[in-house]
Amino acid sequence: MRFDVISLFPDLFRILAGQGVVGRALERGSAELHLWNPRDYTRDPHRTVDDRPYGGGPGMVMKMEPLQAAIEDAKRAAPDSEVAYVTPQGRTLVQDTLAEIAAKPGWILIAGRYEGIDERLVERYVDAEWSIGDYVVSGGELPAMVIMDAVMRLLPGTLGHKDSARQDSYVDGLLDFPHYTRPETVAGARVPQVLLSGDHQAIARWRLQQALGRTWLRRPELLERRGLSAEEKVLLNAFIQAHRDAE
Ligand code: 9WO
Repeated sequence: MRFDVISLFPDLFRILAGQGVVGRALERGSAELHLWNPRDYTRDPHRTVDDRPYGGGPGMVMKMEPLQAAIEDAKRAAPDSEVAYVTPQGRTLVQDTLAEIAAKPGWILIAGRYEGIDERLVERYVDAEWSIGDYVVSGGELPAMVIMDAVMRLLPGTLGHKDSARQDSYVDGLLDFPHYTRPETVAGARVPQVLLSGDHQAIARWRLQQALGRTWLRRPELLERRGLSAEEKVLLNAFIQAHRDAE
């Protein structure tokens, strides 16, 4: 998997690339990250990367020629990659979308600044527009990093691949169950007894029930979309009953 990122702030990506799951994916060669700075393609003494919007108004737009030259160079270096623009106007990504992204050989991600990029560049180069949620940040870099992190942790051989396999096996489409670690008692609050029982089947059932119950409480629309097996219905009904009794 190859990512080429077009950004005026390539240094922001060093933190992502230097540690954790992404750092290891890059180190192992499961993924590559290449950075292209439009400022390197300027020809004027001030190395100008912004320009005034036609039609007027406050704010600036990314200057056309340096951005286009950076896109062209990235496409030459990564001819098999598709181009994505990260923008609040894009398709909002969900977990299932990440597999589609991971299935392609690579992506050129355009991280915009200011008020965005010239629409003719979108029409000419951009294959996909992606949003990470309905809010605006000051540039596309953080959303691009969110997307690369979420995709890279799914790559075979990356840490996190194991836990995505776990998700596939029994809690896909559900919120996570609660986690506990030592000590057994914190200020009188005990770890649920079943987790200390050593009964792996009972633990798996309890975790599935917690995942179902939390999804029902917090994100009921996810359950609608996913549907429930007969066993899951029994577990959820018992959770709901216990929840009502506790109220
Ligand atoms: C800036 C702005 C200022 C005044 C009025 C409206 C405005 N919209 C924007 C704007 O959308 N700026 C973007 C900043 C330009 C493209 C890169 N930027 C960006 C991307 N902000 N937020 C994202 C983003 C990307 C993916 N998912 C969520 C947010």
